[in-house]
Amino acid sequence: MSCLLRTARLSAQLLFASAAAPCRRASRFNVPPSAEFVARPVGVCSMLRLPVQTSAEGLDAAFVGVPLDTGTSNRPGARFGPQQIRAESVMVRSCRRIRESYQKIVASGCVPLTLGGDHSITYPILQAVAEKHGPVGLVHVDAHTDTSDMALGEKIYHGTPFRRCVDEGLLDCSRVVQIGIRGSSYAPNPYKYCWDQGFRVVPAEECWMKSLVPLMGEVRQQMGDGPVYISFDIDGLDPAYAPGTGTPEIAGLTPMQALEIIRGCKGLNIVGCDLVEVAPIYDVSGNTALLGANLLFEMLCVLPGVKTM
Ligand SMILES: [Mn+2]
Repeated sequence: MSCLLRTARLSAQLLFASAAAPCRRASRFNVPPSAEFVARPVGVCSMLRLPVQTSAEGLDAAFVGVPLDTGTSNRPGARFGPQQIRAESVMVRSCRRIRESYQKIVASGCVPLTLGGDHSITYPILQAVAEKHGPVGLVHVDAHTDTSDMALGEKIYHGTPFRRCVDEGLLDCSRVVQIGIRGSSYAPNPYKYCWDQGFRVVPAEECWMKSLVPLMGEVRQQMGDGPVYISFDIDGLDPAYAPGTGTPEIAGLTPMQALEIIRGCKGLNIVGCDLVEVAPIYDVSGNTALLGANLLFEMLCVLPGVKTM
């Protein structure tokens, strides 16, 4: 049972404090933690991020999930409704929280392997990573360059992270490669900005029906000994393999090519990795997340100092 809204009750207040961490000020009501201090997807996935209760005692009202669908006459599946509704009842918006968390992670010498999340998260992550390592080289796999300046008046969304990174000097621009790029663009020459920065752009067409082993030999030369970050947008792969994503583009990379890219990073000074844009609701098979899990494992295997059999 997940619940909310109650009059003052000490035990629930304590439960709240331990489950969801700091709130701006104590309240005598059950309230979600302030999004100013606690990112929305953090902690137990309760309705509206309210404290979970095991008893209705002292509550004025309660959200209650009933995950049962054995009464359906045709398609079952409503048993997953409560879980999904709770998950959708949060909303994320904080670069600062991400940056501060990653500052702590990289300060200890830990290499973060991030499970996104949309691609906008790479910007605050790279703020923290570049603060420690200096401007980084980037192996960026994606259907899109993600170098737009703005959309709908927003400077920070999943189409702008690498423009923001350039703005702040977080990238060593001569050591950036973008692989698998295709699809629609807002500009007549979609690669102009990237080329002007000195990025290497490898469109999907240049990858079709080929091994990417030779390309990765060139990429290793380009990256040299400096710090490298791998940012892998799952939509770089063809939607036949990875349909579970928000902005699919046809004629993308294969899983075999993805392995060639990641395995081709072995020997580089990798200081961080992410795998972003997996949206499970668009893939009933779960294969997109399966692919994502495997690609993250492959990234782990190519980190400096990791020995594989
Ligand atoms: Mn992207």
